[in-house]
Amino acid sequence: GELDKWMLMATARAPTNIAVIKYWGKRDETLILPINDSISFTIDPDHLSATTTVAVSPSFQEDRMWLNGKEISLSGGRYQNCLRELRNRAGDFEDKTRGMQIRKEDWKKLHFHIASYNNFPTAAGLASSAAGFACLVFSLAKLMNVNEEIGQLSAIARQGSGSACRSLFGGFVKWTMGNQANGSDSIAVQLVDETHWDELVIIVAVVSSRQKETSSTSGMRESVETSSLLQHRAQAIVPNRILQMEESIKNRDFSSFARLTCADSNQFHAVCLDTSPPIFYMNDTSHRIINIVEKWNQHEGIPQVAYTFDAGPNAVMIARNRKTATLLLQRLLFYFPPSPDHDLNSYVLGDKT
Ligand code: 2P0
Repeated sequence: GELDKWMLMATARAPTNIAVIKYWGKRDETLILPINDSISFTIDPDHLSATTTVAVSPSFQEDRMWLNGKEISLSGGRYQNCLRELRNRAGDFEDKTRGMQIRKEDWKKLHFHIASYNNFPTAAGLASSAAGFACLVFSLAKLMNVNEEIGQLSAIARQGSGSACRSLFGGFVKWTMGNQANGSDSIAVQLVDETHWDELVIIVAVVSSRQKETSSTSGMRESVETSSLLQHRAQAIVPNRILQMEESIKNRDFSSFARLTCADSNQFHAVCLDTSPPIFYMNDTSHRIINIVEKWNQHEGIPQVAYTFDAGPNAVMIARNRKTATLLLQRLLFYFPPSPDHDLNSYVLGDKT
């Protein structure tokens, strides 16, 4: 009848985040609990972000989702866990002018249609699950009137993808590993907001447009099972590095920030190499970029640019300020000259013409 014809919607946008102290390894695979704290910064939402619209209507027969216009399955445990946690925390909804009311227990019987878009190519190997799950959880929480702090929402996003918990805040964010078995204290906290250190300029160099071969999820599982360096890193290295990184960020100490960021990226890739069989995420172009930045920093005496690489060959570089960023772009174009037929809007440094 007429009462079945309503539909409620909510839309949200969430950017991806880049870790400067890396998350690599879980102590609980289902709840997604990490073996160490991590720290990241969240990208400006105009770039590398997900936009998600969620709708609810009594005419929907099942939960369904479309990613970049293509329907995907929601049957996986990660989606189911997020949906269950959110439904359990749903609030009452009332729209007096339309005479509409949804009581919190009704959300368990209602179904959602979810449409999500990334403003960057998923195929470019840039993390999309962090932005995607952060956005999914936030938009559904708004739709269902979930009355929780962002930190509590981050614990739900974490169950979609570990790194997603850090995308619910802007600026610099710490994901504390927590020590509860149920994960209630494994949440994200904002260290400083996006205005605190706004001289920094982020440059992402796409080095290969190929999809990565080893997913983060299986890669970190293999590292936990086989790498003794990972155990040493989590127990003896990261705790101290987290404290130093928090200090560097608070004091906007770029030299210390850059040293820690580069060292942590390199140690993460050393762990990958220490995994059996070894995992290679960086390629020759990634290594050349590291060399170029290291030589430049050494020549200047104090670091100008920090680099960090995730589970793929693409370089994320952080320049001290706008002037340094300009010089960095000049250098990259000098060392990786595009040929005249390259489209500079989608130029991939490592691709041969
Ligand atoms: C990070 N990465 O801290 C690290 C550095 C990649 C390298 O978080 O299994 O997609 O969904 O928790 O979050 C990528 O791992 O893995 C990641 P799951 P996720 O950003």
